[in-house]
Amino acid sequence: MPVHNSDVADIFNELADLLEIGGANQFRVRAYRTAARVVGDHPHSVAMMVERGENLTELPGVGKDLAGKIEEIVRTGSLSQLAEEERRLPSGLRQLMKVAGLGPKRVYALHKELGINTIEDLKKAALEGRISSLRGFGRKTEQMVIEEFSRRTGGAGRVRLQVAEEVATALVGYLRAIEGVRRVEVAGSYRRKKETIGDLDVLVVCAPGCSVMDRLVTYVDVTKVLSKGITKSSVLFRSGIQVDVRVVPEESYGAALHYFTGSKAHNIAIRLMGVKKGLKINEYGVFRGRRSIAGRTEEEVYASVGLPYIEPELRENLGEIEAALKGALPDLVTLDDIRGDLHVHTKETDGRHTMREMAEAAKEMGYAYIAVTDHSKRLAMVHGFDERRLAKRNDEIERLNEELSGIRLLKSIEVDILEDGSLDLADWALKELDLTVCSIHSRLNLSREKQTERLIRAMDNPYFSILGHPSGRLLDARSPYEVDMERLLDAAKQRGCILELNGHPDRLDLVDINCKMAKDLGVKISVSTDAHSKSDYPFMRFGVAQARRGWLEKADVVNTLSWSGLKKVLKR
Ligand code: DGT
Ligand code: CA
Ligand code: CA
Ligand code: ZN
Repeated sequence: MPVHNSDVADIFNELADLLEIGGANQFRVRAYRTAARVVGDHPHSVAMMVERGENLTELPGVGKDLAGKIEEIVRTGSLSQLAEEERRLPSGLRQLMKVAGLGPKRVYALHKELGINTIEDLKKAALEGRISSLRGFGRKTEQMVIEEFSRRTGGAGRVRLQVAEEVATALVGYLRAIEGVRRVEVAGSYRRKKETIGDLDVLVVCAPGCSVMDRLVTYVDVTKVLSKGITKSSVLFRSGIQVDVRVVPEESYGAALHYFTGSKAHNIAIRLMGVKKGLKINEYGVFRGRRSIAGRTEEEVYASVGLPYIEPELRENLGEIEAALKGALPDLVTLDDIRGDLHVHTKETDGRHTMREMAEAAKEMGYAYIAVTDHSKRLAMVHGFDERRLAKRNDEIERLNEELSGIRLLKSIEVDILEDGSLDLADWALKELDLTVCSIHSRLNLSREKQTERLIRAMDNPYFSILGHPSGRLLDARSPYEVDMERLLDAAKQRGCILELNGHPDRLDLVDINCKMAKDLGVKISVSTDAHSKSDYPFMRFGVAQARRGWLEKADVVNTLSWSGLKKVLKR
C-alpha cells in the first residue's frame, strides 16, 4: 500500500492532537501541525521523494527530526511515537475532540480535573452539571455538549427500533419453535429500547445437541453467514441488520443477559463495583476466586454488588447506579398506565379514518379518551381547519360523545405555531377546546435564539397546552431544529405547559435525555402517537419505551390520568 501525503498528514495531526491533549510544549505541537500541512499540501509524493533519496529537509518547516519521521511513516505505514502516545493517554480522548466546541486543551482539562476519558464519561458529567463547575467552561459549553448528544441518533448503519422489532419478533418466534430451545431473548440496545439499533444480540439457552445454529443459518431472512460456531454465530439479514446469536448455559443465563444487554458503560461500572468487593463479573457469572456465586438471573448479578434490579432502559451509566445505591430508582411508567392518546388525526385532514372510527379503535385499545388533533388552516395542503370549521367540529364531537360510551373525544387541534410565535387560529376558537397541541411545521431553520423565542412566545398564549414533537427531528430524514431546550423547559414550567413525547417511530421526539431534563424540572410530558390511522395507536409502545429511557414515572406523564385528573393539569 503506497503511503499518500494525506496519510502522513493524518498521522502528524493525530500526534499533535494527542501531544496537545497531554499538555505537551506548544512548540512541538505546532511543529507537527505545520509539517502535516506542508506535507498534505505538497504537490509531489513524499513517498516518491524518499524512494528517490531526495532530501526531505528541503520541505519548509521540516528539519532532520521530522524528515526521519516522514521516512519512518513511508517505510512502515505508521509512526512508533504515535503508538507510544496512544499508550500514554486513554484512547477515548481523541473521540472527545470530535464533540462540538471541545479542543485538545479542554479535553485535557476534562481528563485531568474530572477524570473524563470517554464519550460516556463526558455525557454523564454534562448531565450532572459537573462540566460547568470547571474553570473556563461555564453553562454554555455544558449545554452545547448536552445538545450535541441529544442530536446524535447514531448515524449510518443503524436501524430504527421499529425495523429492528419487526426482524427480532419474527426471529425470536422462529428460534423458540426449534426443538430443544428453552429460552430466547434479544439483549443489547434492543432490550434497552434505544431509538436506533446497531445490531441484534440474541441469547439462546438450549438442550445439549440442539440444532439451533444449523437452523439459524437456514432462516429465510438470512442472506449471509458471517460466522458459524457452536456457541456463537453472526448472520446478515435481508434488511441489512446483523444478528449475533449466542448459546449460553442455563446457569450463566442471567450473567450473559446482563453482559450482553449492556450498555458497555453500565457493565464496566458494575464490574468495577464487583472488583471492589473482590468479585469477578463477566458473561459467565459472578466469581469469587474460581467459585461461581451468582449468574442464573440478572437479579442475582445485581444483588452480588448490593444493588436492586435495574430496568434495561436505564442501563446507560447515566446515574442509574447511584440512584440504585440510594434506593432512588424511578418506578418507570408502563404501557398499562396509559389512559389515552392526545395526538390523533382523522380523515378531515391527513388521517385515514373518521373520528368515529378512531374513537372506536381507541376504545378497543382500552383508552378512556383521545384528543382529536387535526391540522390547522396554515397546512392548506391537507385542508387544515379554520375557526368556523373547528366550531362545527366541536358540535360534532359533543354529539358523538353523547352517543359513544366508554370513550371520550376531546375537542382539540394541532395548531401551527407561526413564525412570529403566534398561533394559527384565533383565541376565541381555541378557547372552546379541551386542549391544544401546538407544533412547528414551517421555518424549521431559524437561528437557535429566534426559534427559542418563537416557541416561548407561543407558550405565552393562554390556550397553549402541549408542545407537539418538540424538536422537529425525523429519525432518518431530518435533524432537530436549533433550540435552547433548557430555556424552553423553564418557560414551559413557568407557564404550566406540557411537552409531547411523540412516539411515532420516525420521530421519537423528545429524546431520552431531554425527557429526564423535563422531569427534573417538573415539566409534565404527554406520550402520544401522532396516529394518522387506527393501526398507528400501538406506536404508543415506542413512546413509552422512550419515556422509560428518560426516567419518566407514571406521575410525570399526563395521559396516565383519568379525564378529570387531566382536565386539572390542563388548566393554566
Ligand atoms: P448497538 O448494537 O450499537 O445498538 O449497541 P449495543 O449496546 O447492542 O452494543 P453491541 O451490540 O456492540 O454489544 C452488546 C452488548 O455487549 C453491549 O451493550 C455491552 C456488551 N459489550 C460489548 N462489548 C463490550 C465490552 O468491551 N465490555 C463490556 N463490559 N461489555 C461489552
Ligand atoms: Ca447490539
Ligand atoms: Ca452485537
Ligand atoms: Zn400531528
